[in-house]
Amino acid sequence: MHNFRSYIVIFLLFPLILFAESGSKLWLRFPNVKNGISADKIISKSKNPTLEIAKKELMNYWRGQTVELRTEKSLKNLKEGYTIKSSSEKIIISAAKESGLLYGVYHILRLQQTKADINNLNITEKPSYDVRILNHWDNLDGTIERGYAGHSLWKWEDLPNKISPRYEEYARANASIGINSVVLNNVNASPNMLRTDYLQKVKVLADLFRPYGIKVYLSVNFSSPKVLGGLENSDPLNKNVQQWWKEKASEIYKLIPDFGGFLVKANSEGQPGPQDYGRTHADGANMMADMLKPYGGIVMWRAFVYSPSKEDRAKQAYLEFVPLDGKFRDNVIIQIKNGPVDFQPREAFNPLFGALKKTSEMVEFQITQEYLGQNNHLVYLAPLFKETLDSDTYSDGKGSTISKITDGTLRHAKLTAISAVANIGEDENWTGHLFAQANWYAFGRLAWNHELTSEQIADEWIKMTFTNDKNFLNPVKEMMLSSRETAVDYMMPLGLHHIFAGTHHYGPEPWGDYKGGRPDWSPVYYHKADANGIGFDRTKTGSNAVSQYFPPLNETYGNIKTCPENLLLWFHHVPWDYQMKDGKTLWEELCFKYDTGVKNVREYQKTWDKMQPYIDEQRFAEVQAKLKIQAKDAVWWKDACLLYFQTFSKLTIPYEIERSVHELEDLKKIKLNMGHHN
Ligand code: BDP
Repeated sequence: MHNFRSYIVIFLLFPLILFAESGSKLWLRFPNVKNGISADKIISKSKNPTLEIAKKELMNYWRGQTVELRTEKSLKNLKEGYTIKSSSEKIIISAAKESGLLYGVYHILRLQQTKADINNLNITEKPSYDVRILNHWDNLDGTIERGYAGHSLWKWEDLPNKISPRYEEYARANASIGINSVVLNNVNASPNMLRTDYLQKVKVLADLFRPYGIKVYLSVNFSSPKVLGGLENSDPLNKNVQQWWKEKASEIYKLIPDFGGFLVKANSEGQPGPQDYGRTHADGANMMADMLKPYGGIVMWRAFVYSPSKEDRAKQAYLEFVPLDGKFRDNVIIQIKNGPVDFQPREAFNPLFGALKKTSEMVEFQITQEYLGQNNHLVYLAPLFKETLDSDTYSDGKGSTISKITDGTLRHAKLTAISAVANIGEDENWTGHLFAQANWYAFGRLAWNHELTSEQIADEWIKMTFTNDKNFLNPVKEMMLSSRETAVDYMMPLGLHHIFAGTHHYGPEPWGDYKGGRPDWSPVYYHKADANGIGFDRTKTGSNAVSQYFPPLNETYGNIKTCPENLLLWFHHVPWDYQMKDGKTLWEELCFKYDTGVKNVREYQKTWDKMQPYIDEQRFAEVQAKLKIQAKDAVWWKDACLLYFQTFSKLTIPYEIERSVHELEDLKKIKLNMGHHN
């Protein structure tokens, strides 16, 4: 009887199991056509592992006309780009490199999946950046720093012998959006990464990724010669140290001939670096660059440096690096976070962009949502990425946008690159939140073409991931497009920043004042609320961080009247009764912003509930559950910040906005068990 009953249960559950939809397929949902086009409908003369993948994708998924894949030397100036020309009988994809042909194949598959016309194509694509790279902050023990999608994909203990099928799935997903490089390990790098046994494991991954056009890079610990090699120190000017790196480079390139190079976090947050020996960042970077040069490798040297000092943290990287401009080798590129503090919901752009005139610069974004609700909040990041890329630095006059500085348009750059910290882990859906897949997708698409709009990218992603149905597409797109501003509103509006809880970076802790710890990790250091007002004075009367911006921005930001209101409290300490452009006082505006954030999330909940008929039950339910958490968190942020700031403003919360549902004292007691170092 018992057995019989369980059979019935299994029988009833069967369709659910069959149609379970975890999101593991990402945006790669080309309808699998049995007998897609046959081999004879693919014309291609050359043979190569990358082309084999391109052909396999066509045979599995392409249901249109004959496709011809041509390698053409004359297209060299397109780099990894390609052209697509089509008639109703035939599509010709041409590229100088095989990776270009693979990208072209993904392009037509994308067109097919998004139901675009494929008959009269005349497309030329050239990537905005040479190196389009994901930075994994994965540790050798399988944990991920700031990872919210489970453990690391890399199974170091199983490698080099056992190979997870996900390695190739990962490479394919990246190739489909044009990502061509990956840093495998955390910037807080273990010296062990360079041990011979680990390099042999890395080789296996590099071999698997190569046919997908992907090169492997490693984060390295500056003290490796001392810790791993047993040398007396790791001074970059010490001949033995140089010899050690030279031999290490030779060992690496024997195993991985197309190894990309090193990413280095030095003299930052306790990491070792050249300054430990009285040397500069340039001394350190150049020494490594010299060792990689014979093999064509590069050094991505991070500008994320600051220390507890009297100087405003937002100014420190600029002060450190500008004097070194022109002193770096040409295979060094300075990797700069989008803002001068640390991946906040909104920051002013980093003033280092444009200030380094004789040094290659690249942007580092963060896809993993360390400060944006982690795996619980729906925040579409393309608008944040675009905001940075489109920022005009005025370094060479009007129109000196960060995209033009970094993509080589404004100044010839030998090498152009763009990076982002990955949000990928071993969760079945790869990224924790289903909508976080869109952020991986958006980074890849923008790295390929930074002119794409956030809307175009959202449009593609929704169609590929969910459905082409307009009833789903339009409301969901709208929700995605406003979601970043919504998160800014309920977390840190009007230029507020760094007021999250110190250990886990998830919830609010504006009262955080880590006496005895590092003052520059305390929220109170950043918002400076007092009886008069709130905000960080970075004008001439304050830290003068505005002086690091080119004219006219130094004046625009420095003047409270002309400073954009979304950065007001980033640059100014503003009186509570200051009159904003819409006539409200600063205090009222702050209250309304937090309230708007909460209200928008509630709208997202309603929007999403209406989407149920259009998609599968599992993904529907998952997003619904996460939006519920996001709505609760938004209220938590609003109550925590407004109740706390009210202790300084002593003003009433405007009656139109939602009343608080928490007591400040209770909120202060919340301790999440998500421990971390800062
Ligand atoms: C911060 C993270 C920390 C990273 C650091 C970095 O909290 O875990 O190590 O940035 O980028 O955002 O080096």
